[in-house]
Amino acid sequence: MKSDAAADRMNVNTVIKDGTLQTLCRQCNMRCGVNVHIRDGIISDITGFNAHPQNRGFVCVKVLAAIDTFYHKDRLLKPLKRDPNGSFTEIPRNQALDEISDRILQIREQFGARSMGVWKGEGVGYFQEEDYARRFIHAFGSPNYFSNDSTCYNGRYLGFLLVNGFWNSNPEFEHADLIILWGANPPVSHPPMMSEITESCKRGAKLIVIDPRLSKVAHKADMVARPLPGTDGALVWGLIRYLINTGNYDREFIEKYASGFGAFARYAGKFTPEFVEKQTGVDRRIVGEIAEMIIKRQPRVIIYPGVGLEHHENGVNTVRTIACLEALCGALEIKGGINWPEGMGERKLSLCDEVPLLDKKPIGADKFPVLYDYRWECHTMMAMEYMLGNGEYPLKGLVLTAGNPVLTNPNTKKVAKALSSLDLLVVNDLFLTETAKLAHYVFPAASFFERSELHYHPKYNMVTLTRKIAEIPGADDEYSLWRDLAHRLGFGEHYFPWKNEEEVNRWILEPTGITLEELHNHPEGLVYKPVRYKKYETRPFPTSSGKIEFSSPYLKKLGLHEIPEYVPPRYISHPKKEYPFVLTTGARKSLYCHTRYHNLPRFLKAFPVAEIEIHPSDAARLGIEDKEHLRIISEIGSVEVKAKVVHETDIIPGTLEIVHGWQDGNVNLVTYDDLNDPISGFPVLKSVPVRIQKMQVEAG
Ligand SMILES: Nc1nc2c(c(=O)[nH]1)N[C@H]1C(S)=C(S)[C@@H](COP(=O)(O)OP(=O)(O)OC[C@H]3O[C@@H](n4cnc5c(=O)[nH]c(N)nc54)[C@H](O)[C@@H]3O)O[C@H]1N2
Ligand SMILES: Nc1nc2c(c(=O)[nH]1)N[C@H]1C(S)=C(S)[C@@H](COP(=O)(O)OP(=O)(O)OC[C@H]3O[C@@H](n4cnc5c(=O)[nH]c(N)nc54)[C@H](O)[C@@H]3O)O[C@H]1N2
Ligand code: SF4
Ligand SMILES: [Mo]
Repeated sequence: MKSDAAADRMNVNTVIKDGTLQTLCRQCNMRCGVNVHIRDGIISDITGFNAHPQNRGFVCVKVLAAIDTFYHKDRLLKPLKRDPNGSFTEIPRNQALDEISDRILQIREQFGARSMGVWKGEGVGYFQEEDYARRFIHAFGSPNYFSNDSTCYNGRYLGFLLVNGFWNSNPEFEHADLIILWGANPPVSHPPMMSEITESCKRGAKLIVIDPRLSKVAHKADMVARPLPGTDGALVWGLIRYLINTGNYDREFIEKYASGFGAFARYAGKFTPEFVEKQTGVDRRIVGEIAEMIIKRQPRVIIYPGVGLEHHENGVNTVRTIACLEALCGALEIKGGINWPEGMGERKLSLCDEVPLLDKKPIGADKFPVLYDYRWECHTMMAMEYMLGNGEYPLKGLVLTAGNPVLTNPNTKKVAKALSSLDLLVVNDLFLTETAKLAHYVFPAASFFERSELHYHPKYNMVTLTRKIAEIPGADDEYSLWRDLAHRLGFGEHYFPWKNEEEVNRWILEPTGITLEELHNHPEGLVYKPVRYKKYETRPFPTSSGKIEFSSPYLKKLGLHEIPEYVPPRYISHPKKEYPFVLTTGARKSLYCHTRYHNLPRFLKAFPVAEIEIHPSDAARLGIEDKEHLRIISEIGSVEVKAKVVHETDIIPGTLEIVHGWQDGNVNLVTYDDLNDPISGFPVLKSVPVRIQKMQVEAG
């Protein structure tokens, strides 16, 4: 795909002047293999790299954004310091680093090390760039590592981890007989994954989609169920009851490898077809048909949970029930099921085991202990309270890279107030974002074209090296930032001794026997171990009991539900007349990635403003026209957006949807930060009770 970005503004040094280099696209976590074409020292085009198994030559429209972003006229190229009057001036990098280090040391002296934190956003994904940030803050003596994963992925990961000890987010769709996409929309969010699913369907696999919106993928499905937002747990339990009552589950597997099944099966009895239909709004016949499809096609059943399930107060338990259903099908660690990925024995950058710092009271660990216990993550919404002086100790300083929480964390007004109250906020980004505007110092970040890092593809037990394609003087890679701060703070020699990324990569790889040179010569990746199935036959499941846990003694000890009980969402159990609609948020759009790419003219032309999807019957009842401006009001705040009256099968009546990431039309002005899943601490982003105001007159 060719880009039309202006390439002449910057002093770009591409590593070759003409030719093609292979690397991974890092615009999202699919990490597709790509060819980067360079002409006369300019990155001119990106195409799919056929030999990479992840995408087999496919690329999505977002690769265009990679080039447009790289050469963008607003890209930061110099460090900035905010003046007392709020404007920014350029500052030499070393001076900025010296001043920041002084401020950090002052904070440590006055309040203790734990009053400093770091924050990693989705702009660098996870793995190596995340581990630098984690390493930095633990080496400094604070446990306070925050990330976008307080609202992403961890809810699902914990759901599976608590049942069977692992989750592989890239299951073997190609060998499955039944695929259930549950609260996920891969044609938009993970296009290469969708092409795999489509091929599997061509081979004969069946596809079921469970989503309150008729998303793009639902058009391809053999069956669709549209539950009320946040009621999915009841639907899973309904399927579980059906399988247990008809005796259609892998009894031998469960008897041998699971614990807690008796109490679990008794609890399932509650989910009669009448109860499930009443809770979810899904016709009981559809529930029965889905159950029959599962029975006919087990064990090769893959249930893929998306972010649609996480953003609820009951999210982790919904995912736990899905993990239990997979186990009942006997779908664990088999070809065409979900498989436990194996590591390659590399060195770890993260210091969580070496310097756990539990005694320092990580932020959020008292309220959401599971998140810290299993993920070593602090909770971003609790972080705001600590910044505002409402915590056990103050959070005074933050170094934030690759995130834009002013737009992406719930309750925007609180986020902005909290970040503004810090003694020190440092932001590392490609652009002067809404979050960066609140910072005392802003660093110009390097994009993924300017970094080299190791990647693991758990589905294939494979490792790949991304290679540096170019350098832009002024923009430094993530490692350099953490290294240079660490050296100024006195722990660089011990914890960040490597000169550059290449030395880090060698250190990580050393015990594996795989060399950087080999990886360089194999841009399609190297398989470090053949994929194996049924590993549980020779070693226990990686849970505390070594078995699949239908009931969790660990959660019981914490005073949480031992069985993944279903608790209805609040808008159903405690409805409020003033908020008659339920708002889901964040259903991905092909062109944007959260807050990213809204500054790219060609994308903006195609999709210029934030919209609210509304059912035609609701629109007609309230006299709302397509494209009309509306104000959406929740208990937290309000947001103005344009109406998009969708087709009657596209969304269920009474439900609305707005995607997040827009500066004008920022839906996180209305989302809750303090209604949380008790296990993950995730906020309620997908069942927010709201009312609609036609800009002048209230409608309801
Ligand atoms: N209401 C609502 N809110 C949500 C969600 C939702 O569904 N609904 N979804 C949540 C989810 S799942 C997620 S993951 C979060 C995402 O939340 P964030 O991580 O805050 O979102 P991004 O827009 O991905 O932020 C990426 C930032 O990194 C910068 N960036 C891009 N590339 C690089 C790089 O190479 N280096 C550096 N240093 N910076 C870079 C970009 O310019 C951008 O400012 O949003 C969450 N927020
Ligand atoms: N183009 C693009 N791609 C992306 C991203 C992006 O911002 N843009 N973000 C990336 C990131 S960080 C993430 S986490 C992934 C997310 O990837 P996915 O998990 O596939 O997320 P979505 O594409 O938003 O699909 C979620 C679906 O859940 C539905 N849903 C909402 N509430 C409920 C509910 O209560 N129950 C059920 N059953 N369904 C519900 C929504 O209608 C939506 O269709 O996408 C990644 N890929
Ligand atoms: S799906 Fe698109 S954005 Fe994501 S890695 Fe692949 S090409 Fe890049
Ligand atoms: Mo995410």
